[in-house]
Amino acid sequence: MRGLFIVLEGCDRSGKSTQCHQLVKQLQAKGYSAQYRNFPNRTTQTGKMIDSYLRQATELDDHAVHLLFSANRWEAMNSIKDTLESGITLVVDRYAFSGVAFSSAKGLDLNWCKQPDVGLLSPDVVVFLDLSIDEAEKRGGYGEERYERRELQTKVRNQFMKLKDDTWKVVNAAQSAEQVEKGIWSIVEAALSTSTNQRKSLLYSLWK
Ligand code: NYM
Ligand code: MG
Repeated sequence: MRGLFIVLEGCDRSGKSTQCHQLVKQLQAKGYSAQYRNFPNRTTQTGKMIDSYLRQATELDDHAVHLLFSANRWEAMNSIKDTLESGITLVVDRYAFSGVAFSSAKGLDLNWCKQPDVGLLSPDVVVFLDLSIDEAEKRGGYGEERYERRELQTKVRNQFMKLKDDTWKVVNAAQSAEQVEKGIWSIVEAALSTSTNQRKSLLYSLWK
């Protein structure tokens, strides 16, 4: 049986990366093969351009960088598909939802932003770690990267809400790390069990 395609989304400082790593560990402890992936993947050619842009070392047109983020996902699709088909569950730290939320928060048209990601592999479940901007700021403030500003993060959160569909599960990320972990696990457990026989076939159908 193929692995489950799990995506964690949320604003900066919502605890996604920590929770993704915890989830991989927990899956492995229960006997599932699981791996972590993240977007942007800063190690590829497109990823290096994105990284330089995020570190504010280079400037790029908003549309151009949006397309780079999308290309950074497309170039990973074969590997993601093969990995899932080999039975490995993937826990993916950000996906196209971040792509659209961030670019549209900067002022690009939301529908335009979705187009380059239309037809990516559809995740089985999207867990949105929801944290108010006040709570996010309390966590030691934002970092040095582009986008890590209160005004933009507020807009990003609003844009995320517009993308929420029936594959999304929201977890209150203001809880303790252990509580968040439990909340995520109950969602993942349900997805793992209901899909034993009827796990839908992998489809390149995002936003189609
Ligand atoms: N980001 C991430 C985008 O603007 N578009 C995308 O498609 C993706 C995947 O990159 N502030 C933004 C969100 C983050 C930044 O991500 C870097 P991370 O997870 O902090 O490395
Ligand atoms: Mg970050």
